[in-house]
Formats: sequence, structure tokens, C-alpha cells
Amino acid sequence: MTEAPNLLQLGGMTDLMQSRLSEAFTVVRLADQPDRAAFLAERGAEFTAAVTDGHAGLPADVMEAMPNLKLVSSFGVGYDAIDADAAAARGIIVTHTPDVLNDEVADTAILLWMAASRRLVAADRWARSGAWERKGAFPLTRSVQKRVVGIVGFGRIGQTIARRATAFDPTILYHARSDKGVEWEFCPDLTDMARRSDVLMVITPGGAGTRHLVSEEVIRALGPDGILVNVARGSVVDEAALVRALEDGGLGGAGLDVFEAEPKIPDALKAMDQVVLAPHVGSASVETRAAMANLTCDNLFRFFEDGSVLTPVPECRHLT
Ligand code: 8YV
Repeated sequence: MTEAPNLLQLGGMTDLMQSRLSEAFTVVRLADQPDRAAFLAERGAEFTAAVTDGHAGLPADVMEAMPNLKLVSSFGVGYDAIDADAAAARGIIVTHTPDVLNDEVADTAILLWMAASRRLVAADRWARSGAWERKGAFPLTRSVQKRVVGIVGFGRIGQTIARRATAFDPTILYHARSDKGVEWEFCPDLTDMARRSDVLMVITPGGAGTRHLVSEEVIRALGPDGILVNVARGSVVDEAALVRALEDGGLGGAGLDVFEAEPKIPDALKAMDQVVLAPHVGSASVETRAAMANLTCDNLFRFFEDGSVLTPVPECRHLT
């Protein structure tokens, strides 16, 4: 690289990304621009690359205002906040960070399942508040052993969850668009799978195609003893229906890492003892975020070196 190309930054950046990228690029933060529309109109053409994350994505007006955009490197595996088909149609390559977070997100799913089943957070409150001394033993909880585990979405992370779950002697079912030809049972009908499951683990990509896939019918099929775990996107679950089912006992409990209007969480959920909440931290360990940050940077570096990238999203593979 002879001179530092401009890089438009949408969303946050880790310190590691900041230091690696600022050595090679002139990084301009969109969030720092007082008049975003005026900035894009005036300077949009100066950028051939953008760096973003799963939350900020790439809004349509930003993509349109960048006629010379060639690469969008996103920090995260989910890219539902980027219109990858529109990008591909313009010859823009979108990259993401698959694989490096499979284990972490799968761990988070298992953690939320165990915490919801064994009511860990409510038990912690019981211990801290002195309720143990005042009221005696904490109520019995439900075991995670020998359960029917239904996994919604059976890509890389879904299959990692299945392998992790085998430690608890479960029956594993999965729902996906197609039969993966694996050792576990494929369930083409999600409501039917929910009816058979003790826990439903949601790990399918977000976006219009999966919006409210976990509907009121699916939630109620899971039933009064069932537990819903969502480490995918809030949009995949009908959150209002989830709140209703938890309130009236139609669903037993939930472990939720993602929500429909992040960072807002419905107050009703916050008040429930049978729910364990996390602020979208599925991949948020020091080690995994470093691996994601490096892959996000490596995609950019590679592109500016020889025009190729390491991990394009499927819609853009033909461009590389
Ligand atoms: C991150 C995620 O929170 O990878 C994803 O799709 O949801 C998370 O790992 C996010 O992308 C970081 O902004």
C-alpha cells in the first residue's frame, strides 16, 4: 500500500481493530459526522471500503452514497443488517467472521439453557438476598439431563451446539431448510419439533426470511415445561408472543441473548424469574472477539493487497 486509503467506520471497533486498521487506513467514523447526509453527499465517493458490525450493518442510504465502494468488512457472522444481494449486484464484496465464534456462541447457548433450567440467576438472588435464611431452601428446578433438544438452524453454530449438548445424553432434533444428512433427526415442521422438544435453541440467521419464525404457535407448542433459548437474532422470535406465553404459563422459561429492539428489553421480561437475560454477548469473550477482530482486519488487508478476501458472505462468493 502506498498511501493510506480511506476507510469508513460504521459501528464500534475493538482496540485491536483500531490499532491494526489505523496503521494502514485513514479511518473516518460516520458517527462523528455532525451532518451525516451532508457528509455522505460530499465525501461518499472517497471510500472504497467500509468496516462495520452486526448491529450497525450498512444502511441503504450509506451504500447508495458510496459509488466507489468495493468492500464491506463486517465484524460478526450475522449480516442481516447489510443487504448482501444489493451489494453483490453492485459488485461490492461483503465479508463476515464465520467459524471463529462457533464455540463461543454454542457455549453461550448451553450456558443460557442450563441457567434457565436450573434457575441459576434466581437462585443467586435467593442466596444474596438472605431469602435462604428467611424462607429456607430454593425451590427444586428441572434437570438438563436426557432432554429432547430442538435446534432451530443447523449451520456451523447449530451443529456445534448439538455436539456440546451430547454431554447431557439428549435426543437431538433439528429444523433447517434442508436435511443435512447428519446423525441427528431432521424435522421439516418447526411446530412439530417444538411440541417434541424440552428446549428449543434458536440459532438461525436473522433477516426477512426468518422474521417471527418462532411464532406464537411454536412457542406454545414448546409448552409449560419448555425452555426457549435464543442466541440468533431477536427478530427470529415473536417477542410479544413470547412475553404473553411466559406471563400466562404457556411457556416454562427462556434464556435470551438477543431482543427485537436492542438494546431495549421489554420490562415484562426483566421482571420474570423464569427468564435469564444477557445483553447480546454470545461471542463476547476476549479470545473470540480478538479472533473476530483479526479476521475483520485480515479481510480488509487481503483485499487491498490482491483483491481477494478470506471470508466472503455466500451472496458475494462469485465476486472473489
Ligand atoms: C456480535 C453477532 O455481537 O456475530 C454476530 O452475528 O451477533 C455478534 O457476534 C456482533 O456482530 C458484533 O457487533
